[in-house]
Amino acid sequence: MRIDIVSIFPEFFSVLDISLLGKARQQGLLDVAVHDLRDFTHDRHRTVDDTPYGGGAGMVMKPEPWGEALDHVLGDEADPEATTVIVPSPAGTPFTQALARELAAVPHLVFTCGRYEGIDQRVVEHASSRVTVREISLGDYVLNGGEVAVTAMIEAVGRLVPGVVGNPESLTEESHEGGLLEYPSYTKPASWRGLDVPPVLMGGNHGAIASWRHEQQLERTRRVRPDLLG
Ligand code: 6GU
Repeated sequence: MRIDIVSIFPEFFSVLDISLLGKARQQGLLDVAVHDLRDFTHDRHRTVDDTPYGGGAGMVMKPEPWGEALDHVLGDEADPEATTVIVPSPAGTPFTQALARELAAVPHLVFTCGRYEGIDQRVVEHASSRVTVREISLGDYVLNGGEVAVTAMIEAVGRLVPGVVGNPESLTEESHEGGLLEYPSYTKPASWRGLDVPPVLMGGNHGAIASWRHEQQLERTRRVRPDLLG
């Protein structure tokens, strides 16, 4: 999978050099490139923002640098199946595990990190005429810019790319796969600070373990996230 990130803080994405995703990049499973939006400006101050038409607080990111940056990363690509531009925004559709799975099947993802009050809406409109564009929100709260949200999205999507997670079974036995939260996990020692591991897990009865775990998933989901049960 090819991933391009455009940001005014390219150094922010050094986190992608480490851990599981860093290893996946070394192995060639993920091809990640980070671009500085200011490289696509032409004035002495490398200006990326301006005041909003219609008034209001804050600044809006100018369309010209974004247009040039997207021209650069998209080249002559114009296949909505092969390329998705992701615009992180608290006004976007919610990011979910299902959406992460969808994005993991797209060969080329482009993440546009907005700052201030967002990017001139015509950038979305224009890019939509060439490739798929999705405005996506991490959740119902406001971040200062798209960088943290994009990092979270890349981690959630990247680990679903085949080969990135060593044991593919660990991808099915986790929260939000199958619509439930995951069951609680335990390891040695069997007794710790007066707390014992649930005996069913040590009995070796695989059927009993599976139904105990399913029961735990249901109980936890009912208690913490009843909205998931519909
Ligand atoms: Cl994707 N961006 C920003 N700036 N704030 C957010 C968000 C995204 N998702 C939730 N809050």
